[in-house]
Amino acid sequence: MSATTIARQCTLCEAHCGILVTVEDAQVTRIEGNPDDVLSQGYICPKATAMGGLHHDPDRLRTPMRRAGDGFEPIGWDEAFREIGQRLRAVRSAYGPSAIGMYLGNPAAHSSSVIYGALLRVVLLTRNFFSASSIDQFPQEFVAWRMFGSNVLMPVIDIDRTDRLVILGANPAVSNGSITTMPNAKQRIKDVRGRGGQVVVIDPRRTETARLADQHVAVSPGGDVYLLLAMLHVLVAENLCDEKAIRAQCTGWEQLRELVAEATPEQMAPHAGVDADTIRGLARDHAAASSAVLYARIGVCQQVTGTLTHWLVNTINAVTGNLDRAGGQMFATPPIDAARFAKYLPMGYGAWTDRSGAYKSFRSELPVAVLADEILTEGDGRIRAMITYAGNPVLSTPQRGRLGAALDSLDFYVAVDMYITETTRHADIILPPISPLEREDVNILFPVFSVRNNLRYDARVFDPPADGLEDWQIMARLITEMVPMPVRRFTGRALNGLFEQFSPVRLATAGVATGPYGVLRRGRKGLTVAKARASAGGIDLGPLLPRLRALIGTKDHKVHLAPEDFLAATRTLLDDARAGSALTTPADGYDLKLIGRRHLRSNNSWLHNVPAMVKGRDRCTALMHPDDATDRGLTHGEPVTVTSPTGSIVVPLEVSDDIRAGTVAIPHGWGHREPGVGWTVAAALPGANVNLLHDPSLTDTFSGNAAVNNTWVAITRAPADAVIEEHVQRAWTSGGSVRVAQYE
Ligand SMILES: Nc1nc2c(c(=O)[nH]1)N[C@H]1C(S)=C(S)[C@@H](COP(=O)(O)OP(=O)(O)OC[C@H]3O[C@@H](n4cnc5c(=O)[nH]c(N)nc54)[C@H](O)[C@@H]3O)O[C@H]1N2
Ligand SMILES: Nc1nc2c(c(=O)[nH]1)N[C@H]1C(S)=C(S)[C@@H](COP(=O)(O)OP(=O)(O)OC[C@H]3O[C@@H](n4cnc5c(=O)[nH]c(N)nc54)[C@H](O)[C@@H]3O)O[C@H]1N2
Ligand code: SF4
Ligand SMILES: [Mo]
Repeated sequence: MSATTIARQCTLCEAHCGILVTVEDAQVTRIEGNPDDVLSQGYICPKATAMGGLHHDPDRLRTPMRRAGDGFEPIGWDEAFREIGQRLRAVRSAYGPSAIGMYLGNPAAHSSSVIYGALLRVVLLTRNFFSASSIDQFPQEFVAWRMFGSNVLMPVIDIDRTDRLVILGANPAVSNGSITTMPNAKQRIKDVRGRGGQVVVIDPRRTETARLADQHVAVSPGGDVYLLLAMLHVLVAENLCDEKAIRAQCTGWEQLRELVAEATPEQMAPHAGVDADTIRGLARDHAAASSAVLYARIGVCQQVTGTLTHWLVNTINAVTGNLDRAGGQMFATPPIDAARFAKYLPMGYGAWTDRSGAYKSFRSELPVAVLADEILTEGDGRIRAMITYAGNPVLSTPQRGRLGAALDSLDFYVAVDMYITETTRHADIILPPISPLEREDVNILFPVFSVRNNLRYDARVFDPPADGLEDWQIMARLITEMVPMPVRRFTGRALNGLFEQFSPVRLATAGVATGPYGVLRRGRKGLTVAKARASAGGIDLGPLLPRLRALIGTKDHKVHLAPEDFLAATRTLLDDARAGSALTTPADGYDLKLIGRRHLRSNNSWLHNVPAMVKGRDRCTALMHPDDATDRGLTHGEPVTVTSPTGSIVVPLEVSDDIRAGTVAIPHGWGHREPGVGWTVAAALPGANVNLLHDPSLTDTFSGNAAVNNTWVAITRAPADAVIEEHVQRAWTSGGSVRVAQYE
């Protein structure tokens, strides 16, 4: 049979690189970068080939499954939706709408089906809505809201035009960028230097990105907030700020100047773990560059000071005149310009709290850190049924190892996922969507965060099976089940028929036509989805333009540099620092700071079932500095027990001076050891679940985002009986494959 090649995008991470998928005899035989893609220009990372592996994976579910004893049995869609409807409605009428909880995972955001996920959430009227955002970008959204008036207004970095790029708490050479869609981040970073600019990476680990930089600053985990305060102090003290830009754009400058008056580099240095001269240099160089941008991402989101740190990042960019101008922090003009209306959305901050009262709702959701508690703690308002959509919170969120048992204790749990995972194995019914290569789509979300304005279209590579449903169709059917209506059998069918007329692609088509570039505004030359579909790799809509004035949602149309509660929290932080107390105090015996790590072939918890992604040695290791290993008498490759006050795991030790002494790094998303999980390949190299070590009650002060990067641990040689495979050490040190036990 002849081969066909179809252009679309890899939807595994935010880069959404253009790919060319070649199919022969219904098999994907090749996946390459699409040189015509307007954003990725031919680049792909090794994960792109997993799009084929996922499609053909025999472990991927193709029909709905219902719990039967210890396992699952296939059932039909109609039967599944009927049962789900009855069970969920029963919970709602017995206990009220908030008794149904919902968790939305990361891949949901990678297709426009998410529109229907959002609609389901509205229909449920539950206070118990959670998502991966509260272990990811909540602090950035919170800061966007407080400074710019809307959580959506998270500025992106104009990486292609900047003269100085300073990265903290991100590793785009591996992650390819997040809340800045920048496929081939590596090349873009090299290009900054290529055109005579500078690149600095501030990170406790000498990362793949740090290797591309002019300067690496090995900050102490959690030290960024002090470092940035001291930078601001220098900018003020040495008159290095762009007063004209500040007057034009901002309010709160006086309060801010006062706040940092005493945060001298000498005072902050020990808390940042960076010497005063280096901090001074960072401030002076930022001000001296013709354009400069600080870029921060999850490394500093996942901290108790996540909000304060991101606030200081935006603030330094603004006061050096690098907000809303080329080479600085900017806002895109996407083909569907939803951000213009975002300011009218209620943030619902504090509209309700979790039952303990510790956490305020933010953008009408609660931090995922309380999910297990909201199910397990008895009393009014307890969650009695759950819906999970494209998420694996058992592995990806800190829950003290109790979420599985919590899910088992529910009256009913329905999962929308194509695998039986550590999470979905607890479901009563699993509803699998068709594979990503079977869906048609228009990328509407990521142009909001792209480094160039663009519109790209995804063609189907395979026809979906006759009885296959997309995520949005599954969501639509769940909505139909949950909308109160008379004579459900007939009216339900009518509503389903109506939804079918409004597929996300059709909605996007209308949105693009009426958007800023659309035919309805610009006439025949204007943009349509059809034009994107006919293009070889999407349509480039030009570089980012200044548009703060059009977007800003604060009442006075100014950037708020000094929200009163941010100032108060900072004053407390500075007082504590002066009194010599640390950001987080370790319990006795815990003497190492634990941070996260991502690998190029891994994507959160769910690519470990694709053989090409897990070949080679185990990647779930504890990375430790040689001095710390020597102090503990530990050697490279041996299994170690990592213990925190919350839990304990066993992983191989990787000794390297790439990491700052006193810090260890372990990746998340591993721990595929549970019985009944449908990932047969992943089970062979399971790794351990690092979220067992993180205390869910450790969160960002303002947003409730999980502060996993503030965890203290102790590391010791693992007891002999903790090792399932005795060849761990030998195999690992010789570069072979190993299996490592999770110590329980
Ligand atoms: N300790 C620690 N924990 C972390 C992080 C960290 O750095 N450290 N990072 C956090 C971050 S940034 C994130 S985003 C979260 C991710 O957390 P989650 O989103 O909860 O977890 P994922 O591992 O992304 O799991 C995605 C699930 O969706 C399924 N899936 C994939 N594609 C589709 C699809 O198209 N439709 C449907 N219905 N299902 C699909 C997969 O099978 C998988 O089960 O993890 C967080 N957890
Ligand atoms: N290959 C791959 N790519 C991915 C993903 C993946 O799992 N694998 N996940 C995707 C997702 S969901 C997301 S959200 C993005 C995340 O993308 P990034 O934000 O780039 O995430 P990480 O690669 O985890 O980088 C976080 C960095 O913060 C550093 N860090 C930790 N603590 C501190 C600290 O206190 N201060 C400073 N300055 N740095 C600190 C860590 O050492 C690490 O290098 O990546 C996406 N892309
Ligand atoms: S960086 Fe890799 S995983 Fe992300 S979209 Fe591009 S090819 Fe896919
Ligand atoms: Mo994420």
